[in-house]
Amino acid sequence: MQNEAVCPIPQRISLNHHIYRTGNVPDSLRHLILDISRAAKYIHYAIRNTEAGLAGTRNQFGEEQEKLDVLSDDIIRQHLCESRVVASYVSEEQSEAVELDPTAPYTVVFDPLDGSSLVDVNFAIGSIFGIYKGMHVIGSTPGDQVAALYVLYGPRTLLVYSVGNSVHEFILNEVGEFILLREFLGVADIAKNYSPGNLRAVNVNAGYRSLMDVWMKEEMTLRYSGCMVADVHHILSKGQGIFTNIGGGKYPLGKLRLVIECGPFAYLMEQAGGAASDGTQSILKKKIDSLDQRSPLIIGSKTEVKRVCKMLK
Ligand code: AHM
Ligand code: MG
Repeated sequence: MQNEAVCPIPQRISLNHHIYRTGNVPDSLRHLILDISRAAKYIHYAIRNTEAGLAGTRNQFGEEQEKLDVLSDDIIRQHLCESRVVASYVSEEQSEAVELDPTAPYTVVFDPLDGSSLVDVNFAIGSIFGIYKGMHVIGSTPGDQVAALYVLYGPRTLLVYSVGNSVHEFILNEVGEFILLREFLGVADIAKNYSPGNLRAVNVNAGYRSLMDVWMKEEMTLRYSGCMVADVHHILSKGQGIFTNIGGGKYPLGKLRLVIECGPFAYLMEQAGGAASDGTQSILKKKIDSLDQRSPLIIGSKTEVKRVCKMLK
């Protein structure tokens, strides 16, 4: 144990300090999260200094890649390589898992820049990360994650992480350090805000349409930006709310990917006392069959998640 008289608790709690004081995790995991946070600082810089525009290439799902998508993917890859603790990684921008070192302890799954089509209009965007032990995620469930975090690049850049001991929020300060803003974020059971994704599904899903009517009748507040990181952060930050991305129309299983989008957020939401379901089962219990698997997502305040699942049945 370190000498506390010589190393007192600092006035500003850094991410590093917070993980080792609160997290109770192996140093290798702490280092990995710090390396990811370093990558995020470069992405933060790139967003502010790169001309928005298309890279002219397509990702594994046939979607046009933004310049910043490609750049963010490169930045993260470089930092994962440097960390020396990553066995393999899965990125939205790569069609297959990328092996780095089979003897290393962790696999990182990530969406390097979620909501990147919003860059041009200067809306908030984010990066999402989930961390598993070992080198394969196929066959596991998101409940096997040992940590999850996201970074929200908005008017301020925020990092929110969990290593299985609640959820904690940091802000990037002017000297480039993530400093503790709020710890032990909690999500209440009752939602007052709603964030309905893939709304085109109301044309084929009468339950989803009725749900919208209920939310409007109950005069709940609509909060939807089109960036999942920003929209789910809204719930964690306000301490209540519901976010949905239901199957139907263009996206029969919903737009979001189980591994890189639903899984990390489900882990964080449950750590904050909320819930995450695909309509029939907890996202954390859902078996990963493929890296590009899509899943409906109902996430946020527990009572509302239950009500939505019931209405959509
Ligand atoms: P992306 O990973 O290509 O950016 O897409 C995911 C995003 C989510 O952030 C967001 O919730 C969803 O797409 C929005 O979809 P829609 O415009 O259909 O509501
Ligand atoms: Mg995404």
